[in-house]
Amino acid sequence: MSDHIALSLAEAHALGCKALSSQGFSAAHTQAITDVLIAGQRDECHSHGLYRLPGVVQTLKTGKVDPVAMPEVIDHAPGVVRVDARFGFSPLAFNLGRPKLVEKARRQGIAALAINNCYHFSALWPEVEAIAAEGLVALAMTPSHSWVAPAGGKRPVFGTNPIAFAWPRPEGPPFVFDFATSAIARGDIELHRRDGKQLHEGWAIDSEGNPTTDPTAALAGAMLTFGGHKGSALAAMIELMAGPLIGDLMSAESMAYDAGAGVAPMHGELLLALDPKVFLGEDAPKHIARAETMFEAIVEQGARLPSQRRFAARAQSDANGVSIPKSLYEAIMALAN
Ligand code: NDP
Ligand code: PYC
Repeated sequence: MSDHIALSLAEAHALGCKALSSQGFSAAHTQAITDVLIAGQRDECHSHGLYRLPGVVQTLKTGKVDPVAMPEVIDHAPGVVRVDARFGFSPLAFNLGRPKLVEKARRQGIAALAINNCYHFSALWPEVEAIAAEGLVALAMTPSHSWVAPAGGKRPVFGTNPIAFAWPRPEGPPFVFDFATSAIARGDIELHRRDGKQLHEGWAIDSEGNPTTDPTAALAGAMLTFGGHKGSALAAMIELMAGPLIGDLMSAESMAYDAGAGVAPMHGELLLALDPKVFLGEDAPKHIARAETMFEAIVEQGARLPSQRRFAARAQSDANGVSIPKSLYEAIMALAN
């Protein structure tokens, strides 16, 4: 018997919604959270797909997140929109803040969306893709919990701090990358532990500061940044720009706020949107075409664009649905019932 359960995307979405609404999330949060979980599952981003749903409910059960919080959208400055998520999960806050971000970027060429006081569990690419779908260039970043040691150090300071970028293209999907500034996402370390797999060397150190490939020792020790001092500097930048700059917590502060509960981080997120039409005026098509020559130069030599795997997985899942481990299916069914 298979240890996986096959579901159509509609079945998977309905299951996710049933589980979250049964646990007390408002209809708006249920929809927004399920949308990003199913998007992750559909695109085979397993560390941020349905596997996250039990953790979302766990965050609720500790009494930490407000499952019915209605985010407040604040027109803060000509180029800045803020959304106070009011201690709810972030996807609904992003959905409600996005129209104002797009409007401001179209008017001025550049605008920022600062989300505050949000619990955060999701990948960032759904958000930068949504902004790129409006014809805008997008950048997003957020801290997490302090799990990651700085280059040359042994103790966690940074979060896994993802950064995502999207560039709209005249045809087809946008150019998108989205990665943790740690060598790998925390969720992937947890999946390695669940599946009994060893980590790659260079991903983590144990609690004594020694290199380890054991996921349990890594979870108790510290993760490492990608690219040594370069990833470390980027992780610090994300702490600053999506922390103090927007008046919100850094990863170490989020970890302290968690107070050992071991649930989703609570902090802010910063998104930037830039409108090529404002930067370039009537020359926009000429310069956008030059960008296309760079993409062609990458793929014509057999290299792939970031997100190419994800878009291929999306096409497969749109046609054939998804499959999830039976144990995960049963855990979500239990929450739904
Ligand atoms: P990966 O290392 O799996 O992928 C990073 C990026 O590189 C993706 O855009 C990926 O595209 C691309 N890529 C991978 N291999 C290649 C290749 N050979 N050539 C070109 N491009 C390539 O991501 P991470 O493990 O670092 O992060 C996974 C997710 O975790 C992200 O979506 C991130 O937002 C999320 N995350 C969220 C956090 C939070 O606090 N909310 C914290 C940390 C991570 P493709 O997808 O097509 O493979
Ligand atoms: O996988 O590192 C991670 C992560 C942290 C918060 C959400 N995802």
